[in-house]
Amino acid sequence: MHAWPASEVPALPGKGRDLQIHDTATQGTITLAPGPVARIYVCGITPYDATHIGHAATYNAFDLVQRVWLDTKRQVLYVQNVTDVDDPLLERALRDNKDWTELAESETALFREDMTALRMLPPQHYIGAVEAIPGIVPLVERLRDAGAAYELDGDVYFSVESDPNFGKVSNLDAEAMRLLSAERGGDPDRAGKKNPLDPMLWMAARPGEPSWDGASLGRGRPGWHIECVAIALDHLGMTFDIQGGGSDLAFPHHEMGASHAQVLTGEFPMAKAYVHAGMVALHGEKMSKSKGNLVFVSALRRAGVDPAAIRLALLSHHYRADWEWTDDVLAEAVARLERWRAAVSRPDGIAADALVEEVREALANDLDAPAALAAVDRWVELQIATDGDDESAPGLVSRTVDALLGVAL
Ligand code: 5CA
Ligand code: ZN
Repeated sequence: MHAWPASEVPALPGKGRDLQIHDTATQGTITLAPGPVARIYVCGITPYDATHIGHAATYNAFDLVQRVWLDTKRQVLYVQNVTDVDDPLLERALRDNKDWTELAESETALFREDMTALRMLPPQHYIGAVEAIPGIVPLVERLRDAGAAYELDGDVYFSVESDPNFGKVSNLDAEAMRLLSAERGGDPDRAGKKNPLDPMLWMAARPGEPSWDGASLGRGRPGWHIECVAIALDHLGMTFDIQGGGSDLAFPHHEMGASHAQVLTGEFPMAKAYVHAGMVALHGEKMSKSKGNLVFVSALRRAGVDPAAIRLALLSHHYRADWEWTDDVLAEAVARLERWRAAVSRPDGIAADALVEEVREALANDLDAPAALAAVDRWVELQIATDGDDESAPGLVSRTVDALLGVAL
């Protein structure tokens, strides 16, 4: 699959800082020291509805990660999937009397447009579940042959008990895991499973549903977790720097993925840091496609909202916080964008070298975007109130905000 066009990232003077980031697995902040090529996998959308502000907030967090790494002069190898076949997509297509492939294609196209408008850096490998099937089948066969998977009425399940490290990504107790499994695509109550938490690796073909050749597995379609493992191992290998997503992916998705990879490779963890963004709510509840309480990026754009203002609204919350989208959040971002643009449109101003360092420091400290915005706000206030004569300052501030925050002034 093709991704979307990259916006240019200006180079900044001086030296970038290494990223310290909160890791869900070790429940603490770690300093990542990637090699010359930093490797990141971010779970992509299930394309049955348009990109909402919650998705955008999560992708914003991982866009900042890349900007911090690029500022340290590293290259970034970024992989993202598209879950372009899964139960919710097929159910929505059936409900709306649409062809499921057309639904997936049109929503993925809209996602690309939204990501481009928001200046999110594109992945180098943007891979659909369907196109990953030839790589998924042999992995499931290997898990089965290693005794880590078993068959139940033609479906193939992963046995969580085959992984000695199971549970070490999300750190939840058994009851919490069971509840979340039922909520998030698992089937803990299905009779005949060895452990209620065991996730499906391969679903045997169902009448009226799409299916693919699964070699010795028979016709069917892949489970959700093995999809991301296959794509990540294929394009990044083991022990990459970050696996990212919203906090609703910590369990079961990232836990199960780490388990699949552990049994396949004998190594743990698959990612050096498991990074999770908080959930954005609307009207007091998590924004979600299934509940329908959504604010779409594309709808805001159609209503004439500047994508840079949407981006500033996302940046005004720490990525790990759960927060609520309101009209005020957007109004504040629109006003801030206006102030910042007025400040950098002056021909000269207040020296900004210290500001570059402040923004760098804020982001390197677990992506503290609100602190970065506060630093820019302080410069903007001074710039508007005082008569500075540094001719390079407005340009430097624009480049800093562009390179590190993805906002074009
Ligand atoms: N295709 C899978 C990942 S492999 C999936 O979860 N797709 S999704 O479309 O449901 O979500 C895409 C990303 O947006 C995930 O990282 C998810 O955690 C995140 N996300 C979904 N809802 C919200 C929300 N309300 N706030 C913040 N992030 C969210
Ligand atoms: Zn995923």
